[in-house]
Amino acid sequence: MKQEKVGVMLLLQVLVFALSLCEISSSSGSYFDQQQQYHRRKSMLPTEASSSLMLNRAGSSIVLPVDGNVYPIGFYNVTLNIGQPSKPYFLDPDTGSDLTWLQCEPCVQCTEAPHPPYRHTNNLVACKDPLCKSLHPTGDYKCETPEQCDYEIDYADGVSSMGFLVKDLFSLNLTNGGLLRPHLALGCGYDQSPSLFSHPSDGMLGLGKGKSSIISQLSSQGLVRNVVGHCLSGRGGGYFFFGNDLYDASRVVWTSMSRNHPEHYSPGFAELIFGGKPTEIRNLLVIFDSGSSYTYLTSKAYEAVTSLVKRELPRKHLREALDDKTLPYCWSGRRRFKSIEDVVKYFKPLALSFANGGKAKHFAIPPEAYLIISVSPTFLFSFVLFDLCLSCKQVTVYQNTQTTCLLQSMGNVCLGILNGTEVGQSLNIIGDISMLGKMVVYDNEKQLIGWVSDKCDRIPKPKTVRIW
Ligand SMILES: *[C@@H]1O[C@H](CO)[C@@H](O)[C@H](O)[C@H]1NC(C)=O
Ligand SMILES: *[C@@H]1O[C@H](CO)[C@@H](O)[C@H](O)[C@H]1NC(C)=O
Ligand SMILES: CC(=O)N[C@H]1CO[C@H](CO)[C@@H](O)[C@@H]1O
Repeated sequence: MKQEKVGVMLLLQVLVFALSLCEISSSSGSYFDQQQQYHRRKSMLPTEASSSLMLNRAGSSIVLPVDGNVYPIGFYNVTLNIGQPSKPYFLDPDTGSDLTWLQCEPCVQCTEAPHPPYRHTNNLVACKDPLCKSLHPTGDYKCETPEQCDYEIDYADGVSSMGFLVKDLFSLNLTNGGLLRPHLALGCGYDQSPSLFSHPSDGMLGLGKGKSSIISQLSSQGLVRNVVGHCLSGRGGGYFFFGNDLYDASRVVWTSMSRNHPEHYSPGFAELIFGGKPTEIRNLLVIFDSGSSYTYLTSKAYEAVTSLVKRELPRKHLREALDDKTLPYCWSGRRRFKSIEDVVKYFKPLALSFANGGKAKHFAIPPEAYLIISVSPTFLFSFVLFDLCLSCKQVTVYQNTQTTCLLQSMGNVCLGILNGTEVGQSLNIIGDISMLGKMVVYDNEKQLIGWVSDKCDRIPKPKTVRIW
């Protein structure tokens, strides 16, 4: 984050110093002021339990800053502090699934992770608990060990986790500066299998609407409204949030959540719009899934989009780059493209139109939300190298004692919409790429899904001003 508001920072530093409270982190930004309030608030409230209650009445939100991007990193991660004493874990935020789990001791099989595996405190969730039942909707789960709730979860990319449910303390920062410390159920995953696409991760943050999801648990404890959302920046990063006070609901385009697909965040059926004009492609059943980097269309729609995009391309400026294997369709220009801004003029905007009986609501997918600029794959082999490269953003050569890392741009433009049928999907999945530059809100209380354009480069101030 940028360093701003130096004056305010100094003032607050003096204030905080005077109150002899915790140390100040100099990494700041708009988030800073809220952290300060947290320090002050904590000193005034006798215990965390009472702080939860008070905050609960105030109805604040929880914001989780997110790291990562669609490309070249290919995933996002948020930090959650779990346990007593709390330890940080880097988790994949996934609106396409419910359960939050951590790689957990004793590991039968754990995959590469940024932190040592989690150790549970033997606070098991019993088999007859409704949370456990919600993980076994078919009802064929037999409680072999009544005091334990086993789970097994498989993701579309081939990753899987097996384990049992435990409860532990989560430490969650509120936007009004407070700290929530609820006991929530999570999976102790002792057997994980990686996939070709997996990356080092401590586990998964399930943000679906099922009972076991963190947001459902928080709202059933009365701690936040049952609303989850995210704002992913086209420049990488952004944030996820729980609660309803970070957006102005009157500015958001709302559509109803489809009741026919309770297991997903789905606004129902859409028609594809290309270049502002309706296409013949209708009745696309769409889901929003933050766990997917790219957007996947079913075969017919995919075929339509690829042929429409290709038909409109100016041959003078772009030709297919068959040697670029980054994604199935890549095009090269006369020179290497440096950023999406160099190519948006060659591509038309897409949109999805959701009718839902009422007035049609458009979900715009501009070229920035379906294209990427490819980089040289040579440095993608080593994760460590990769990290180093990214930390020097504009600089193209990074040198350390062992390696010289060339962050060389292939500079082609590639289509970030993929053939879902090819990977066994029967739904149309709006992945992270197409949600860039928007705040997307899943309001489980009102059963609405909404979106509004947003750069997502700073965490907004809570909309409701509350006086303590
Ligand atoms: C929550 O706030 C504390 C205190 O400012 C900070 O140290 C911590 O990193 C924050 N946690 C997260 C997950 O942002
Ligand atoms: C999409 O994938 C399916 C299944 O592999 C295949 O039959 C179809 O031809 C593909 N469509 C396109 C346009 O590539
Ligand atoms: C692989 C990984 O976990 N990447 C990042 C996740 O988020 C943390 C904190 O924001 C970063 O430090 C990690 O590099």
